[in-house]
Amino acid sequence: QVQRALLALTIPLETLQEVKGRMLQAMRKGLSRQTHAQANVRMLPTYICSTPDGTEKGDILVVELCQSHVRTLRVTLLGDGNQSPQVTYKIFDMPGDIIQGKGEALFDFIAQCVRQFLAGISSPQHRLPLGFVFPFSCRQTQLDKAELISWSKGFSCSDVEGKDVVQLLQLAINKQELHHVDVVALMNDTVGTMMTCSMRGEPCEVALIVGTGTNSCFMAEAQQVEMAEEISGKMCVNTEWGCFGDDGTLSDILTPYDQHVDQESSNPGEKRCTHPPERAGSLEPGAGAAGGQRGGGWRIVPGLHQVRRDMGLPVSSHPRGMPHTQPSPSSFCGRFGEILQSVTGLLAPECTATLLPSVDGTGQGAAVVTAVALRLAAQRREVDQLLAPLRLSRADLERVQALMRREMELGLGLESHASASVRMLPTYVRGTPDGTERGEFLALDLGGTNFRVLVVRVAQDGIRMASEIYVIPTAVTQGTGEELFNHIIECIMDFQLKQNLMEQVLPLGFTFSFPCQQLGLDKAVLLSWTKGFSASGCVGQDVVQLLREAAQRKQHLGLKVVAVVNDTVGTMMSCGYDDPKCEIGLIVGTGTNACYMEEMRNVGTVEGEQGRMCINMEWGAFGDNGCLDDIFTDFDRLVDEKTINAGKQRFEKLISGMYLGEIVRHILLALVEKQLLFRGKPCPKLQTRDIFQTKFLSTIEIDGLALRQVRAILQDLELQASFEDSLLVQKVCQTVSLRAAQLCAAGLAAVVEKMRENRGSAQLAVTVGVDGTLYKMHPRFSQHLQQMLRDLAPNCTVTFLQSEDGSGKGAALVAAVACRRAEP
Ligand code: 0WK
Ligand code: BGC
Repeated sequence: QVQRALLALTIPLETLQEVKGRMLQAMRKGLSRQTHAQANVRMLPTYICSTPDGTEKGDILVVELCQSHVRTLRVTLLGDGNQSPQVTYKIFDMPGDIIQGKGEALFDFIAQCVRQFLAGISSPQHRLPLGFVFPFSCRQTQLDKAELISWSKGFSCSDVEGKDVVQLLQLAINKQELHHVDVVALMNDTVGTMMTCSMRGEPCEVALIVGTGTNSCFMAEAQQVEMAEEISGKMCVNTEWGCFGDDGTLSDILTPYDQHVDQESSNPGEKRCTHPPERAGSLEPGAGAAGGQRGGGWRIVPGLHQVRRDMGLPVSSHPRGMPHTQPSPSSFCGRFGEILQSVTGLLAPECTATLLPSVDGTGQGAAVVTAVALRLAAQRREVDQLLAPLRLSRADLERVQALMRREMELGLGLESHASASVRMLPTYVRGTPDGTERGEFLALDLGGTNFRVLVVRVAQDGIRMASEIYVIPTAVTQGTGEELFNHIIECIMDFQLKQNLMEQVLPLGFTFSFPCQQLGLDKAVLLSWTKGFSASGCVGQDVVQLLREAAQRKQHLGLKVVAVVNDTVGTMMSCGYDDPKCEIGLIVGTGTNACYMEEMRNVGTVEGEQGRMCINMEWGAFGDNGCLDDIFTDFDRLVDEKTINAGKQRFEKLISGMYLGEIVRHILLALVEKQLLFRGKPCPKLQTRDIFQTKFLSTIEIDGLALRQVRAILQDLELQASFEDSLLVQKVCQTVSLRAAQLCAAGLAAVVEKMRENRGSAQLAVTVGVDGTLYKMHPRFSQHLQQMLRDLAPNCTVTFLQSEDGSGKGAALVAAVACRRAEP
């Protein structure tokens, strides 16, 4: 008979497997933004995104609200890896009826315990941060803001559910004139347990409590916790699994005995998963749910003491008399723990759960959570201070827009052109393609990441191209002009050979992406090198002539240069072939620049009033006259000083791919120096110029990129990064790239607003042909740019058209126009 009566309580392994599956499903439901509201297992974000790193230091006050008492602790952390925290504590029994009384009375009682505790210990009057262990389900929106969802375990105080418990406690504490005590963190008891066990070496990432109630928490990948805005790193999730089964999911295993207990409980039908009080204990399965992390443990919870007290048995640190549960941590969790350990092993064979008893309740853990919160808050303040100069306000950007406009006017003015920082160079391109272009052309594309030679066939049915990328070694880009142009000719000859074009003399369009004074469509004098180029004997020379001379030196007679254009112009033409509204070209790559169709009447440096001409702005040099010095930060100055054109291309050095990685590297070095990153450990590799490439920014800022991938990038740089370090590096990258995108938007807003005014129209619709690795590859650059442009130029509808074939095609189209015009 006994066997039969107990049979219902025996759950076969396959049913437990099923329950595990149902729990996983319930957990996913709780994590998902769509289904969170209906979920029983609520999976509540705790806003605890990091585990202790051992540097936590200071006096922390902790208050634990337990079943029948309040425990107050002062924990002094010594920053010694939390090896020897000094703990003083006091237990205050709670008056029996207070847990069913007014909420205010409960919090006043807690605050009085704090006052008595502080009065009993010599505590200096300096600010005392307090961590509050509140073992009930709360909707937390930050570490110090938590709304009670529902009471359980016999608690039912009025006027608390739906209220911010941190505020209720702070108010009660203020009433006790304890104005130096700040409640800075609230956490569930599972979290406190997890942190307490984390103090013993390896961070522990899962915690379980089986006491008066039962619950668990674990460190989840932040991007899984859809209810929290955090997208990267980890966040501790309080499962509140006590409600598992409240939707009937466990109806097939609940026995009549369970139904009885439930009916007699203070919340029938709820918390079906919670164990009755006589089985008290906390357990931490080891390599828990997610990814085999280490950790696990038991905690002798007051509940058991309660049971013994209720049973009139003596209460001692080691309760005796329970026939078979001699409660030393290992033995108490003997039977229960053994079952838990073995069954968990059976149900999750791919995980290794190590049970780690929590020997000091949640107190120390709560102190560490509070200390971690303080450390992160202090760090955040210091980091924000360091990054503040890189954060541009709306007013800053409007001022940059206005300055750009002023410099554009100066650049267009005949008198002021020579001294303008934005040189507004006429290109002699008077119109965008009209689709009648025809023919076969060679094209060169020099000045970006890659040097390309192309053959472009423009026909009725469209454009076909073949191209080859050639490397130009730094020794050549920084050698003599002869070597550079010889190298270009060798590449052309190699290409013509491969494309079987040696017998043909094709018109050539030359995209030369450096500031040139254009004297005609096929005549351009180099004004200065940029982007790390410095080949001698070129500045002040006609680059088409230099190319022709190199062809002669190489006896390459088949060269017929008919047009030289800037890559911005080539990009505008290339996109203009598909979209006639494309009247702006933008490059955000190694360098940055823009061109646009200006009214001839405004181009003071070229004769003629009719029609339009494309102006190569060379906006990279914006600010070279000092007009941007107030937004230049020390990091920008450090980067500029190390370039071969220091003091030049100031705007470019705030925006383009050649420099963003360097800006980030200098910021990281400053953070290391301030002990805010990599624990202040020197990072020799990070001292190396250009070691932190701009492409890293594009990778690190990918949405939802797991932080371990950020860590992998940093590992390749021999930087051992913690989660916080990875988060911080990500934040620095985001700050630098956002500034670049917004500055670019301010420049472009000046351009489109000028075009709108030129045309005397209230609204302007225009397309920007855009190219460049940074714009194309960075996950957020284009979005940030377009957002800020909409804000700064609301009367302009700007469409961005990414150039698929690069500006070589554009150069060929300019060549086609040139040839058509040259025809008799
Ligand atoms: C591709 C264009 C080329 C331009 C380059 C800029 O074909 O003319 O110079 O984009 O981008 P980057 O290669 O510098 O990232
Ligand atoms: C050059 C421009 C070029 C831009 C984008 C700048 O450094 O001065 O001519 O358009 O880079 O490649």
